[in-house]
Amino acid sequence: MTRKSKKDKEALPKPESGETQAAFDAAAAAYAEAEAQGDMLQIIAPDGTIVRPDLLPAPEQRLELYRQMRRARHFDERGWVLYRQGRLGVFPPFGGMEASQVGTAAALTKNDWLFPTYRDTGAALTLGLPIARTLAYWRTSPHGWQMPADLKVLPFYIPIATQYPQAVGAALAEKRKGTQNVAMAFIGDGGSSEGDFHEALNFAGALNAPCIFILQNNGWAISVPTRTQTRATNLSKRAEGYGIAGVRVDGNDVLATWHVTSQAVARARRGEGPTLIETVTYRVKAHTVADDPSRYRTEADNAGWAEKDPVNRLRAHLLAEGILTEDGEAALLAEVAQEFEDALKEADSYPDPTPAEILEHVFAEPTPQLLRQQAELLAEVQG
Ligand SMILES: Cc1ncc(C[n+]2csc(CCOP(=O)(O)OP(=O)(O)O)c2C)c(N)n1
Ligand SMILES: [Mg+2]
Repeated sequence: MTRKSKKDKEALPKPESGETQAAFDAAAAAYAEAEAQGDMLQIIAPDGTIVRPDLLPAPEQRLELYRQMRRARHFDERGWVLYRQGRLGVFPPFGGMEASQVGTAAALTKNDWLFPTYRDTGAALTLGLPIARTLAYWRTSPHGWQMPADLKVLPFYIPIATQYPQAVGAALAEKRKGTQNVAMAFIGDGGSSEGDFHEALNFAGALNAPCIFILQNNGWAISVPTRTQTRATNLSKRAEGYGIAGVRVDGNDVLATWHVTSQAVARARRGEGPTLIETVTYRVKAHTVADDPSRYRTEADNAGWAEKDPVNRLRAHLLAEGILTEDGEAALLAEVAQEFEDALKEADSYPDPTPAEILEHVFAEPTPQLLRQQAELLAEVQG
């Protein structure tokens, strides 16, 4: 339990009686102990040393995962700057969670479905969502609402947990069509307290849906820490209650997230059903670029997470193994930066949206109700 300052204490939910306080403290202690035990798969340790040599993917695959994490981090870092310059809307940063998003999404192909939350820009970029469209989305422009025809990435979900049952539906549709395609859905620790999460897991288990559920446990749901969000100390174990596979993985080790997810995807393609994967990571940044986490958490809460940084970890490993050189990295970073600036230029060139577009892209064929609402809206803005 790391509730240290008075300010922090006040921000946390207050138990009402002594008895509740005891239960609350016991749950928090159990959570801290489970965290300390680290009962999760890890392939490389935070300092870059190899823990499981038997599970190392091919060098090219390791390098590709590094490249994708760098693309994601670059987007996140430039996103903050663009926001401060008034060139990007409010967006939820994901810096520090790249391994959790890149390693999982990299296990898919473009024939598979991806259901990301607002936090999962890194996952969507990995599967191939164009950077320009992603920037447009966070500018609330309709150009960001159109998904490329060759990609089954849904727009970033803002309402918590709704994507989970919908992903099961997509997975079942693929199964019924006789394909081997799978659906992958993301959720947060907070989202895993929602009814939709539990319904989706049961639904997927009962009908053996080829669905991969990624539960990113980043320690926080806005200002609520996971240790008070739930009394459960290992969220992957929730899978047992629904008779499906559940795995806990170091969410800051991209080789581990990729390994575990690739196995789950292969099982789903073989008709062996869904998997819940808890990626244990940390939201080192704010909830959104407009949030100030110093109001509800302390340095003690964040302790140790900078050292577990997923990008530095893989970098240390690649340099030690000679898979990456300093020069090679400089070239890679220049390429990543150029790709982003080109995409930014493209996003800047999109015409400003018109009010009529607000209700477009909802259905392939607009319903009579939508057409009526669109006419009303236009009459209002024009009149
Ligand atoms: C159905 C619903 N309820 C509440 C909210 C408000 N809300 C936005 S983010 C958030 C916390 C979610 O935390 P978590 O699931 O852990 O995801 P994270 O932000 O950490 O990625 C809440 C409650 C919402 N968007 N949707
Ligand atoms: Mg969270």
